[in-house]
Amino acid sequence: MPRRDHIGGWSQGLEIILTRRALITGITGQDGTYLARHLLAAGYDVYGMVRGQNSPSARCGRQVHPDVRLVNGDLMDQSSLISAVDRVRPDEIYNLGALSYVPTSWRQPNTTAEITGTGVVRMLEAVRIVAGITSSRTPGPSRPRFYQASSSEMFGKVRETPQNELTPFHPRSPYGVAKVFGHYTVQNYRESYGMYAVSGMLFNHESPIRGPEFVTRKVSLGAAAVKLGLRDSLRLGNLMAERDWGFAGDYVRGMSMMLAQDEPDDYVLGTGIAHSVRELVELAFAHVDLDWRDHVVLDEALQRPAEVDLLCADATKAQQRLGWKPTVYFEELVGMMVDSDLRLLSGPQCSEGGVIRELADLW
Ligand code: GDR
Repeated sequence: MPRRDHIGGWSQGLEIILTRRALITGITGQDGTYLARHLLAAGYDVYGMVRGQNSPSARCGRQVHPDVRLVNGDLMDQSSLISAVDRVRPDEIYNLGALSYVPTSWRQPNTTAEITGTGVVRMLEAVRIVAGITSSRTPGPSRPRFYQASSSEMFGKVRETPQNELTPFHPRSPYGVAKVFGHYTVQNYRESYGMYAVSGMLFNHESPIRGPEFVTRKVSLGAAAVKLGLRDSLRLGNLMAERDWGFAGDYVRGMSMMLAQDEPDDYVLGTGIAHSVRELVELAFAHVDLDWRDHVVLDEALQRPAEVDLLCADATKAQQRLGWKPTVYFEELVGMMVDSDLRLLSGPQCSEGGVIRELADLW
């Protein structure tokens, strides 16, 4: 999307057309991938932040997005973030980087707090410092716009169903606690400095490129692997948990819509329909003409120390103010993921298939 900038002073009236620039942290993840595609298609110059140009994630970033320019930066390191923001001078910053697998957060609570929580402060500070914003100097209309990936995990042990922007938080994991910290930090920078900073409170969103540790992809890979005779069973934890699962492609569109509003605000995104893990398993195995009860093994070790039993979104505000609506619902999503994994696992011994098989062996 081209931006129109006026060059003030002596050149008043001279208008130059510049391409909008977006900086994405977490570029190598599912959401970073979909968001980069979305913004590139909209004409943006897209920069993805990676930790070191030679890191595996940098190589992965290059493979996934040939048109994304990579820039060094580490959410644990303030100076590197200031340098990254200074180099790119983005119009929009999407902070998607996080330690995002909930069970890991119990094993690494400090790292989770540092990356998923304090990382938000560091990114906001980098933007504030580079843009020259102080409490007595609020930014002008060309202020950079900041998106924070908040999460439905903040609602945790829910006080009401469905959950909306006003539902109180009760996080149940170190991950959820860190996300609440990040969420309130964004609100505080908005109120303290007049920054254009928003939080998207996104419910679970999945796709064929979802990491294999998350339950939807674990199940789609598992159903495909059993169908193809690559394995006999799939180990799972709590089948009773319910989630509001949508399609990641729809949710990144919502992120960009949030930054296109005149005033910054927070929004819930979700489909408004919850399904259990058991329904997910049933549907995925039925999609390949199998009965899940013949293949799913319950494993106590996969239960979480504190579970989030039910999440279901009330996305009325996003629908009314942004005009956002999901286009893909649960049944179509599960079918899409299982079909994709059937193709992946029955394809030639491509390196990705090899990696997936190795991961599958860890289950
Ligand atoms: P979640 O996603 O924790 O909701 O966070 P995940 O897919 O990991 O778990 C969903 C539910 O499934 C139950 N479950 C299992 N989960 C996994 N991963 N593996 C299993 O074997 C298994 N068996 C049952 C879990 O107990 C849970 O109730 C995701 C992440 O993407 C977060 O980063 C994001 O913020 C939220 O979604 C919105």
